[in-house]
Amino acid sequence: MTSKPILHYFNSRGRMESVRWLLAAAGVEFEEKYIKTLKDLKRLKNDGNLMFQQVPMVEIDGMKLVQTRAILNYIASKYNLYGKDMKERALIDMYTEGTYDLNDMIIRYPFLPPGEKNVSLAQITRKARKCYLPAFEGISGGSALKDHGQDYLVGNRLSRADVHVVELLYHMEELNDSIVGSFPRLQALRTRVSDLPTVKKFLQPGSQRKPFKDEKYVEELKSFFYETGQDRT
Ligand code: GSN
Repeated sequence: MTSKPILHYFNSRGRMESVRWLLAAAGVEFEEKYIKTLKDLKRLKNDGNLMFQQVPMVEIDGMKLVQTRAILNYIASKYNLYGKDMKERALIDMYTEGTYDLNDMIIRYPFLPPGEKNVSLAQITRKARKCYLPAFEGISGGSALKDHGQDYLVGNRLSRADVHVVELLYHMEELNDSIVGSFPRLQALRTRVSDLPTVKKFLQPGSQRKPFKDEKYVEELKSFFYETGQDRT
């Protein structure tokens, strides 16, 4: 029997949420060990578990994987969500990197001082509307959804690109509920992916998906990182 992957992170979205989404979409059950105190983080570090002294960290197949991109690459390869050849993979990588660009801004948003939030939200919205969502939709540049009327972004079958884009659509909509409405193919993609049994389960209340605006955790994490003097996201 293979054991479930174990996710080491805070009880919040941050950089781990895409890992949760990808595992859930692949139909993989996972466990989570939450870092609740500075002592928990120190213990992980002192035990030599974190190559760069940072989380996310995922125990999987006898490895302790760090670096979010490396973790996602491994999961996508293992569960066949990474295209059938190098060209599909390159396309999937382009979509994926596009989602990271926006996601990096979204992850930081809850931690910004109140005075900076409006500016950041305007910037996220503008970039999403003018650049990233049009690209995924196929308005700027090629997209399988537009050019070939296909069901998924690459190779007409589910890949990590679809999972990352759909996760992003949900997160974007929480920030600005009018934005996704102008992109009909992306809405259709979201419905298609959300209807997959694995994803449907993950979208149900009580799943391991983490809520967006949990002020309590934002405050906890803020004080945590002020204490360590590290990155606040
Ligand atoms: O993508 C990655 O996993 C890394 N390039 C960055 C990971 C990172 O910055 N981790 C921070 C937590 S913030 N967000 O997840 C971290 O572990 N800080 C603690 C520390 O002592 O550095």
